[in-house]
Amino acid sequence: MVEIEHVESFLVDLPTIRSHVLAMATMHSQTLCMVRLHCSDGIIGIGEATTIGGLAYGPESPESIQLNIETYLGPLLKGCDATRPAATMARLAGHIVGNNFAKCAIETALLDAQGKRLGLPVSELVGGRVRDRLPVLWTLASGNTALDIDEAEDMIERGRHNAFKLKIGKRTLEDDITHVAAIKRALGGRASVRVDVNMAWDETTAARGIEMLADIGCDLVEQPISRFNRAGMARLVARARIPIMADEALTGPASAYDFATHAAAHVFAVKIEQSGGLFAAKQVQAIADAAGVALYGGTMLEGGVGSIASAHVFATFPSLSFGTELFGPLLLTEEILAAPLDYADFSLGVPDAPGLGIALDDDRVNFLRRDAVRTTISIPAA
Ligand code: MUC
Ligand code: MG
Repeated sequence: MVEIEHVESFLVDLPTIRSHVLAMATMHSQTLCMVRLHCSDGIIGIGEATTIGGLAYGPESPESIQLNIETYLGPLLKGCDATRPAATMARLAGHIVGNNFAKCAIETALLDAQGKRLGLPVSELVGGRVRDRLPVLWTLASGNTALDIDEAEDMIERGRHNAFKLKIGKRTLEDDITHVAAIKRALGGRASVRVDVNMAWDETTAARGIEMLADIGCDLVEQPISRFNRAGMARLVARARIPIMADEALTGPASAYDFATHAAAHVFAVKIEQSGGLFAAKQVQAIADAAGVALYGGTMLEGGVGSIASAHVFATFPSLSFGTELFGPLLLTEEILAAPLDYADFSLGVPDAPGLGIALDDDRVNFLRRDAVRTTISIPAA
């Protein structure tokens, strides 16, 4: 038997290329909780968990993820059969409630290791890929309309992105609509413009806002109201002229089933972390497909490892009508992978080497980790 010998987890703080302004938090940096899963055959699987704005977005923070991996998940994994990722995840599920983000980081590392062991990309372990490249949008969230337009023009010109998600909900409805209309007017038919309200509206505001957004050519509205207001989402969906997408509300297969059966979203933003792992994300996809709900590949603004884990899963979705937003690594100033990801032609290439098909730049990661021991030269007093 190949045993899991130990699980290492640590935090890496990386600055963002500019402030990223969401309704619930303004990000200046991103913290990645990295995982290395050491197996007795010498294979090391890598995984990653992130969240947004500490505890502002979800119930787990990078610090809680690391602590819970170290204190609870790691000890349960020790001695498990590394060649049986599903059985290992079932053991975790039997002992640990919630902690979807931490579980996702572990499952990613298990599948990376197993893929390396079998010589297969993770996409083949989670269902088999149907595409090698994924369309990737970019989020305009500088907080300034003119800067956002310049940024979008630059992205289009460089062939990086031709679909944009605008973060709204922080300002008044009127100011937000003016902002979206100005960007849509500038980009015209050259780009798809969508918005993410991150739950900032009440239902009445959302009903007005969605009408106004439809009038100015917005293509999609993401999570306009509280994650808990499924009935409100269903009412909005019933009357909307443009598609409405659920994001924060989708915390795994059970919530996906609930939203699908109540027609509470036209589109699901599938996130591997929020779903509770790669297989759970596949279950969310299956529920959406069975219910005729369209799909979008979401992000928790993961770095390279989490983004590629997501990419392997989304590459298996038979239908991905709204593309993906796997741009997380491009929002960060630092590269921590041995080779940068393949962003070109408005899309991301899904690696086809075994496992995740990527490697960390260990020297850089060790230098950047929060607990790095830094030696300074002390100059003796004269
Ligand atoms: C979210 O709510 O969708 C995804 C892209 C982005 O800019 O923020 C995240 C979170
Ligand atoms: Mg969202």
